Amino acid sequence: MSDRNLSINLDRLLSRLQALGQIGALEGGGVCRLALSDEDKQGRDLVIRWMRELGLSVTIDRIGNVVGVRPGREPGPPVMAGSHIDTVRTGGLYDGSLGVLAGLEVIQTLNEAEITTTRPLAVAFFTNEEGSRFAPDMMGSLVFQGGMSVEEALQTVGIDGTTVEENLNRIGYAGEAPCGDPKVHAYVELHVEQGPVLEEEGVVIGAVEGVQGISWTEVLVEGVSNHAGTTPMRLRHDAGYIAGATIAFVRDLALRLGGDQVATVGSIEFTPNLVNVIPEQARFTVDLRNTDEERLQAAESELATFLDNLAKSEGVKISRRSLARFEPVAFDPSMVERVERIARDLGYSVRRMPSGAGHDAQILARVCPTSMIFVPSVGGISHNVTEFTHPEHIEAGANVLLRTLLELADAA
Ligand code: HGY
Ligand code: MN
Ligand code: MN
Repeated sequence: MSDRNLSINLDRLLSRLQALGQIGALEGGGVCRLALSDEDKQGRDLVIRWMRELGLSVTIDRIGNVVGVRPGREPGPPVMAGSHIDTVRTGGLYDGSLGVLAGLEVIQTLNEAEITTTRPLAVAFFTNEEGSRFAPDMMGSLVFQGGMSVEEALQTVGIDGTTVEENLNRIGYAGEAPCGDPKVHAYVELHVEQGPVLEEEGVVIGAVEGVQGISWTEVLVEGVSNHAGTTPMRLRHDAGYIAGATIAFVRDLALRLGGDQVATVGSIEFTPNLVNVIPEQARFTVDLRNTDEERLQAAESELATFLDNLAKSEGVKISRRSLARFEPVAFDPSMVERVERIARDLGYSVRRMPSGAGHDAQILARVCPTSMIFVPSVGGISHNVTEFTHPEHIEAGANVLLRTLLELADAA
């Protein structure tokens, strides 16, 4: 069959998404497969089973990245589709999983059509893309690309006090393959937009031009615990107040800077966390993002000044630790143009756009021509158990992925 009439099997892709979504399924909907958890292991086992059933040769590297390769007529670096299968604690069916399972669907479609591409094809999932258990995010692809040593990644301590190494060993995914193999000819990631743009504009495909900058900071405030009833306000060194003031500050900062600036305090914990004790300690995270590196740096330094001033005025100690820092990334323009052209050729509406979320693609872009294909998120919702993308949009995205991979794998 000529590859001109090829299209993916939507029902098969949807049933794989549902099957993977059963692993770590939450009461009432949604998924929790935190990186290197037992649920992540079960998800890995299932996807690897599918890879092997499709005839892919599977390697697992030292940080647990998994790559399945389908030989081409000629040897050499593969054209890779990939993403991640770990999720946040209140994840959905599509974030990450769609890119991996659509890649497998492309493989199965080519197998059935008995089409062999010139270049090899690969489907990958990278370890710990989310970063919410072990920072930074995109950890697996960062080690794959060489931006982080495997030793440093293995020693990373998570929010539960255990290390990446302990968990990789526990779930049996401390692989033997060296990180960074195979070298990649080009990388394409299908992903749900996780934002409101495509749906608001009634557009089906996003040709992603790049990913915005990300700055994650952990703030530790050390004050003085004291009696909530007997301590006059003038004598307090209240770590809880610092946390609350900072949450309000970063929100105002983002609104004041405007543009693409966003700011989130997503996790916070008080010690001793009791109704009648002035918090001795507050530990919280600040997530700042912007498409413009200079503005992101301006936001970071305003936050630092704000905290330094508060430490003085409130008589507390404030320490900051960077958990992740990525500059904005622009994808190879010819790769963006390819997604846009293929979407149009297939009759889908398409628009160029940046990504607000971080993705493995922003790391792979350092070592090979890279692009992303977005499909709409209903209500712009993600990192939420109600995350949903319409089947026809999943089909559109997977067909654009199929064509894009075919073109890259057969192009001169
Ligand atoms: O945080 C992010 O943008 C991604 O989901 N890891
Ligand atoms: Mn994702
Ligand atoms: Mn995510």
